Amino acid sequence: MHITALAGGTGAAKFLRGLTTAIPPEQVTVIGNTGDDTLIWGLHISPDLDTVTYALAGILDETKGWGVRGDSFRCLAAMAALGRDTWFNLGDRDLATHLLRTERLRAGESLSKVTEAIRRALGARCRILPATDSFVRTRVLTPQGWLGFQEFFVREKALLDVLDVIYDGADEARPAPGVVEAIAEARAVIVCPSNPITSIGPILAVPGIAEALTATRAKVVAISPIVGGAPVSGPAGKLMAAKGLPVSALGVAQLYSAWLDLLVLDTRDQALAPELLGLGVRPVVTDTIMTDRRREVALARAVVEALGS
Ligand code: FO1
Repeated sequence: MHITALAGGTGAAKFLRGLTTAIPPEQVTVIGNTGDDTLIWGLHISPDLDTVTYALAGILDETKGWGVRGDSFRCLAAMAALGRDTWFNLGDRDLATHLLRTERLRAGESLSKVTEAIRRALGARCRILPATDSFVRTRVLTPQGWLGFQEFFVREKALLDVLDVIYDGADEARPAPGVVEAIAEARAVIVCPSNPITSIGPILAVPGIAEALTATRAKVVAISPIVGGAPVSGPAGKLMAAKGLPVSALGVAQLYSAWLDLLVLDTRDQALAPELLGLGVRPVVTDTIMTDRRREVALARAVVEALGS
């Protein structure tokens, strides 16, 4: 069975590690978020694509949830000595990925082609497609004005109030080659437990992707990244509230309700199940907190099982 997964960074990486243990990785296509992409020191950084690629290649720094395990930061220290900004922590090995990506993009290759080259070279066995090769960037409106996502999240530590979120460039963007087909032809589509506004939102904002989710014959299942009224990690709560959504599994279901068949929610949220049915979404209640490998695989197996039923 072929499964297509919509993915952000850290939460998606854990789930996908479980999924590619539960089913062969060759049967999985990942559609990754590019709204977090940024330029640092002139280099093109694609944090979510890299987090997923590193996780599936077995080299992710699992403590931080991003970057390469055991990486050093000697270039970062040297840049600090030269007086450059170093609020975005680029590791030395991680830099190699960004150097290669930037070189090939500047030579005119698409982000899809470069992403494929990197995942092959690093040994990640499932297909990883950026949602788009076009420019789409998440911008966050704060009392200090509009910030790029990494400025808001890393430089300002997500401490500022959020007034609005937009996906700059999305209106003119096109899905990357293979994205619409991967949704149309999948046996099932899984929306990973990722931030609905800044990880999944930029994917859905690309014209044609939400339409493909509505049109596909595949069952579409999402895993709620909100448990017990708060995000498992990161600023999803603040961002959902800024978009007028309840910070709960119900808010996730509301956002996805046009095309969602099933929502996997944590056991502690099972009281929300009747309200999900009211939205036309079938609830699947299980333990969704992935604190170790065993739980990553258990969650993936529960999702695959729910898809089969
Ligand atoms: N996250 C941080 O909190 N601090 C960092 O300095 C940082 C550096 C970084 C470098 C490369 C990379 O691929 C990711 C990095 N991240 C960092 C994570 C990233 O900001 C977020 O995980 C995603 O954008 C949200 O999904």
